[in-house]
Amino acid sequence: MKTNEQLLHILNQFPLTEKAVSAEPFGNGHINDTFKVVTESGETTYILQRINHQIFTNVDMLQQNVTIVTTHIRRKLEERKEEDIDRKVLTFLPTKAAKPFYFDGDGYWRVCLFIPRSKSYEEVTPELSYEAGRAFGDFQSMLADIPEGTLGETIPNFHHMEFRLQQFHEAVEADPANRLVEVSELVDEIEKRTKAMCIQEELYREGKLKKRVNHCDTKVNNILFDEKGKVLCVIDLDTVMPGFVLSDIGDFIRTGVNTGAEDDPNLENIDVNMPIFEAYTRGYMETAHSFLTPLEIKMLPYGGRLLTYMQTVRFLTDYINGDTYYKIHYPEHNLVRTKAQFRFLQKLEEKASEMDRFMEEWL
Ligand code: ADP
Ligand code: GN1
Ligand code: MG
Repeated sequence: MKTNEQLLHILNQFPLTEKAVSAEPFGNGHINDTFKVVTESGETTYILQRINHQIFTNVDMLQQNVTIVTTHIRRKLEERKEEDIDRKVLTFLPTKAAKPFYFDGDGYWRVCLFIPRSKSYEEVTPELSYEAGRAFGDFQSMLADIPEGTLGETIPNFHHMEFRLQQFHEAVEADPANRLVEVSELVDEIEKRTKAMCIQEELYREGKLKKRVNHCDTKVNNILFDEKGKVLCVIDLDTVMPGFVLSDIGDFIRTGVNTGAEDDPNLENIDVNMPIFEAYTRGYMETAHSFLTPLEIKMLPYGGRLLTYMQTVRFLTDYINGDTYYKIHYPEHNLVRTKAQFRFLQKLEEKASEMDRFMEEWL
């Protein structure tokens, strides 16, 4: 952990318009460290982030992607003659040495403008969910014309289910923390579904699905809303990369449509909130239908199951590996997360045909 003084020294590498006085931890991310920066006037003016370079090993590529994406979106917003653009797209500050991040000897740091009068949510209403659906669909459609090969894969095979299962099988094989005995039932449940959950990769090989630029972390709390509940900005852009389109409906279903928390220790809290699903899908279809193929539209509810299954696999893999990837807040955290995600998957499976029927009006 850095002291306030060290954080202020890091901030001093960036051309802030006002002197920073403090940097406080902010948000619930599992990977990077986020701080909100208060300046002399008493306002929160910047966000400071330490990039986890054990996970994002190519920090140059990462920050280059983020620059391409934010520049592209800014241009689209200007073309549309939007007002208040500085609150609708993230603005990163190069360092005083004109670098996109600062390396302090052991970590990589970046600064962006804090978007004033904004709010993110861990739980949404149908109204907020509809707005979020519109925003993520619009985000993807604004990025749809970025030429192939422009954005790198900041984490290779990030949402590739076959690859995630390969990592899972390697963990099971090695069992480095001797935890396999306690999770054998969960391992069996994952094995039962492997074929059904790798359809995207299969369809891609058959030429029936293409890759698109996705956000790949469309958690509820990665959207900033204004005081009236309208979306300002899509944030957390580290995983924006080419992949399969289901990612961006899938992760919202996984987080926003769950009546419980991602790591809910009480499985009774976990269920499917259909009005939130319907509202998100309606919003998303309004802005995304122009580029989605009928096959992709048909598969959107499957995306929710897929991303929930993928997250179950990823949390369980990390638990079996002895908690090397996600930040944990207590020793069993990854196991609790796994069980909560798996319960939600079962609930989504129960609702699969109802969700599929909901898509029919767009087909
Ligand atoms: P993490 O990787 O930790 O999830 P995020 O970039 O999502 O990092 O930031 C964590 C939280 O900080 C967000 O959920 C949001 O509430 C807040 N936040 C992030 N960036 C901004 C910003 N530019 N302006 C206002 N709030 C922000
Ligand atoms: C991580 O950084 P954060 O907390 O928004 C993870 C996502 C997972 C999510 C689970 C780079 O996201 O893929 O879905 O945790 N990000 C990375 O909550 O692995
Ligand atoms: Mg986030």
